[in-house]
Amino acid sequence: MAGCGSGGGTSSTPAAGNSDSQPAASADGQEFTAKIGVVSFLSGSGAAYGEAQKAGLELALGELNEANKGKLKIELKFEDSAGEKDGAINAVNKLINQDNVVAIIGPTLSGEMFAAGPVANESETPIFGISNTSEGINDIGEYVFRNSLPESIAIPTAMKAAVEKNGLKKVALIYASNDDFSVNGYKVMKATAEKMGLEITGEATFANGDVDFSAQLTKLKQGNPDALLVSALYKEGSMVVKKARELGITGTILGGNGFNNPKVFEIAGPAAEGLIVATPFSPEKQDEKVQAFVKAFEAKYNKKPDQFAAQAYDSLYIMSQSLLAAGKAEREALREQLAQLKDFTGVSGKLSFDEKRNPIGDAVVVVAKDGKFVPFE
Ligand code: 1QQ
Repeated sequence: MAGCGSGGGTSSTPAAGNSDSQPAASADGQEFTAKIGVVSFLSGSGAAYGEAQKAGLELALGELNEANKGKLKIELKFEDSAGEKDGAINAVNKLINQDNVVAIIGPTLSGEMFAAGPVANESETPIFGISNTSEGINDIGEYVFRNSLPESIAIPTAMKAAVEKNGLKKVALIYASNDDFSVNGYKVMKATAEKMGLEITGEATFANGDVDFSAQLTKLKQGNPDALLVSALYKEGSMVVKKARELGITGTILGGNGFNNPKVFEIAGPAAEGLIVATPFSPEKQDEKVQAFVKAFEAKYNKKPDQFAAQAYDSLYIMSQSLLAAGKAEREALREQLAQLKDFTGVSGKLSFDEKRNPIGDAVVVVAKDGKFVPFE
């Protein structure tokens, strides 16, 4: 934004320390190299999110380095945060102070971004969320960006479609109370239900890492809801869905962004059938750009991309575009270019950004059918 350049400074930031740590800018017209750090959930209970993000980024990296030959070479440095706040903080510190990256992509979870985003922000290093869907991410500071569609847009879209088509009147909510993303999703679900005049028949919580959800679901079943709204990451979320069906909860089940990964079908099995989710990306979308991406992804990895791969892929295109506009691999110059992003059309749709750099875009509502998500129509 205008005026933010003042005091943004060069190498005087305390965190950056030595001036050598800033990535070198190139002379005019010469190819320059930009080292970008990636912090992702690459091991542990949500490793499939990180795996998808890594795949999307590496596909984009190959394409971009080919297309940008003679102008820009991007290098990616991956760090595994294992979905932990401390892991994310350590990774961000390392990437900024040891690896001297020009920017960071990730971390995967909103909770990790709430913990590690301020570190990057204070070091005046752009940090770009590709799967942080909670409210308040951009409030961390002006170096914090994201292209991930907030749950405040996705969940109401899914709930409206589900209410209209499945005639819901009464809903029950269940969520992970120790995960920022899941808590935020629950709040959006509850506020949307209230706004739509739905009756809330019950609420229950669990913790990430739990494996037994019988007590909570048995209690929620007694309220006889038409739908169960689940805000969770894929592992616990899929086990909740499976258990709910086992216990005879037969109504609609609707989930948030955590369910946008094929692991759901592996864990929940046939119980996933009918699960409704909103996503900014569907590999089924009949769009030239989307289908070219799906084809390239399938050729490289022998499977279809999910929304985590798609948003990761898009983020590197945004980085590339902004770095080329900056003409150098320099943190402040890159931040200024990222802040000017008004519209971007990627494989996960058309995004515009509000004054707080929050993405605004459309969600597609999908439903689980025969082991995959298809448009809910
Ligand atoms: C967040 C999310 C998760 C589902 C990412 C894996 O949306 O943490 O914001």
